[in-house]
Amino acid sequence: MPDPIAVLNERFAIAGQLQFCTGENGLPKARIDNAWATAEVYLHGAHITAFQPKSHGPVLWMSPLAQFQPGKAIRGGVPVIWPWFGPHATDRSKPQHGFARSAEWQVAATEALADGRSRLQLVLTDSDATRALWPHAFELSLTVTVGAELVMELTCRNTGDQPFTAGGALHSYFAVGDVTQMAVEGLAGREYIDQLDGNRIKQQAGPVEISQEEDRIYINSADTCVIHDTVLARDIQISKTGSQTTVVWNPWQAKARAMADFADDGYQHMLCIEAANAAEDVVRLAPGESHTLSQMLAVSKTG
Ligand code: TA6
Repeated sequence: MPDPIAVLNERFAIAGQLQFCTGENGLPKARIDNAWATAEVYLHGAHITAFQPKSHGPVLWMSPLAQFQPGKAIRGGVPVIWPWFGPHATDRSKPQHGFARSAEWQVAATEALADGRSRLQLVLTDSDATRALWPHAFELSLTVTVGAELVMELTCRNTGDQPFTAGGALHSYFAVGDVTQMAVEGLAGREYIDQLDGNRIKQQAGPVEISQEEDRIYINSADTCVIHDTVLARDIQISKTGSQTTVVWNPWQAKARAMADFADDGYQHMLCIEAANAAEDVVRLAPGESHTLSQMLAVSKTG
């Protein structure tokens, strides 16, 4: 049996910028190190676990207790949420946030761009296992472009003969110096569903600041957000396409403690801002149609 990592490198490695290697718990991952940044992407869940532009610190937060187990989601980085956001609409025994983030994806392509950026495309197609959870034929791809900015494009295509409706998200965990000393600009005036207060609709006044558990789905929000991090003296700009819902989540102390793969104090150094197709912002695709949800991350020093 040929070594799967050697086969991946023979077919897809890019000398001097993109290699495949064995990651945590023996799971294969791509390591990217080019003129602009470093990044890591596991084939498990098409999960980006690291992005760090040169001359900046890590942009994504990873739990030190993250599990790298088949069938389980990795805590931190950018989980790919699809084909539903949150609990399944009618069957709570189905996996929270869908199955894409705990499935084994395949490498479809790699590319060295003329400007020195690196591109990696991973794909997931329907199988007996996915159809048992969600009875549709699909092709899902994640295209990751690593440069000074990180660009993630999640494209789903209906390859069946019946329409389907899908939700999803790029559930990005951002590293912050201290979540109580940062503010998120870009959502002022937007209405949000407060998932911690009976899904009541509320309105955002000014920047988003965190001093307790928060779990909000901002609606009619195609906005670009900026995390102003005073401790790390940097801004993280988060823009997106194909999404009208922005999810903001911090588990705070009790929920962090209740999650086995979340360090008890981890909530102090992370914030999720997610480009989502959630609530009413789900996507209906006729046979042959496709939809792309994308999120772009850019970091700048402020100190
Ligand atoms: O991002 C919001 C959210 O839906 C929260 O309700 C919380 O459940 C979080 O996702 C993490 O979910 P997970 O299934 O990854 O533990």
